[in-house]
Amino acid sequence: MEIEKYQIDAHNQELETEHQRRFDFAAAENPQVENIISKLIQFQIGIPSWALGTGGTRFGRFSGGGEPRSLEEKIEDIGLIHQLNQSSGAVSLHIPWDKTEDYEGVKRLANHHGLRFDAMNSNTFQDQPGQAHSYKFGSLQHVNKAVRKQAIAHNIEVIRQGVAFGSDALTVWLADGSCFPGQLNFRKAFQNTLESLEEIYAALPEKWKLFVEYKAFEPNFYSTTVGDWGQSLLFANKLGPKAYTLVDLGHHLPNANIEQIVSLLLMEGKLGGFHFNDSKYGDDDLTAGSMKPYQLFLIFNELIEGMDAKGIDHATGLGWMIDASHNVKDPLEDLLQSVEAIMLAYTQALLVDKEALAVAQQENDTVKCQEILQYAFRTDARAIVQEARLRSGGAAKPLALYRTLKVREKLIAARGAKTIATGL
Ligand code: LRH
Ligand code: MN
Ligand code: MN
Repeated sequence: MEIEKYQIDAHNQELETEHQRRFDFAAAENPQVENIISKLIQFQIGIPSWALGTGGTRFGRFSGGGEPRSLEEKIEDIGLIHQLNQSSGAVSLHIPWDKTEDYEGVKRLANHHGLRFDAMNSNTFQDQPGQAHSYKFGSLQHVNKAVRKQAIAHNIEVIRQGVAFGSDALTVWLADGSCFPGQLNFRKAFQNTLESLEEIYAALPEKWKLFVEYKAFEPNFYSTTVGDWGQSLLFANKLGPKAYTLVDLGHHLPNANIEQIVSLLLMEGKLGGFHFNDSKYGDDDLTAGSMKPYQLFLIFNELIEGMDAKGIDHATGLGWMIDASHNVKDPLEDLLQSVEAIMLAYTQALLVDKEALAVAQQENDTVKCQEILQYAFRTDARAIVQEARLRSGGAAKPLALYRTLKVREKLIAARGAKTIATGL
């Protein structure tokens, strides 16, 4: 299904007076609003193909119905939310969860919906049917060279498929590690992983990037071979200029200062990509901004500071992506909420008075520093984000229109109540 332009127009007209009043106020309060709006229009967030179905836990999975049954239907779903918010213009695929023989057809479909192909994701954390060797004890780190070779070949195959889609980056997340002390020789595991990554790196086409994603724990609970940003950065530095660290907000030990990590990675020119989500405990993969919106704002504040210092374009300099999935929400509603939270945090961070902050920092005026940051964080940025969305042809209130148009009901009618999307 697709949403018709007249439906978006009718919805927008109904809300026009209210929006105009709120936007006029925001514009009067924030003289830099036009500059911010042009940045918001450019800013696009990649949607992971695995977030379109209901995410399960290891205890159960409760499908909401109407889930996409194929890669084409996943793209159709992202097309729907992009139509509504005009900020979800990219898709990130996970191989082998996403399968096709018709690359050109899928590309045409994505193009029709205004979507490009973000980073490709390989999967060596599950065994696939018919696979010769098991990843039970790791993949790129494995003590047995034959297992490593199989995992390397898979990553190179993912690059090949990515080329066919027109992607330009590969994200490698490894579950590799150990569950009990003594199980693994840390140094050998690191060296095996490095050697394996070197082979994958050598297969990257000219303009491609390799993102090394780290994660502190799960599924291994004693050690993870790419367990933190230090280990990821070591790999990225040893591999070369096309290799970068990828930060997933849920992949840290509790209370980690993620905004500081981001700042230093940017300083080193090694921050490549981002997986947005939120968490209370571990890698909860909750809706971005649902738990710690201030942290999200502080991260954006450092991202903007670091990117501006290096002259990196906000929209194209890094790979921006959501990585969340749920048991209790409609996945499309959840994604609309995540994108909105990201756009709000980005806007609030753009509103920070950077010059005044630099002066206050220089004067060690801690109180003033906090006032400056929190003034921006407490600004109601909703009308600014809404204005940017309206100018791009999106809906004033994407979630409300999604519900009014009964999109989920229509997807269930078209696809059935018992469909299951491939993914987590
Ligand atoms: C690992 C992870 C990684 C995977 C995705 C499915 O927890 O964040 O990015 O590829 O989940
Ligand atoms: Mn991730
Ligand atoms: Mn994760």
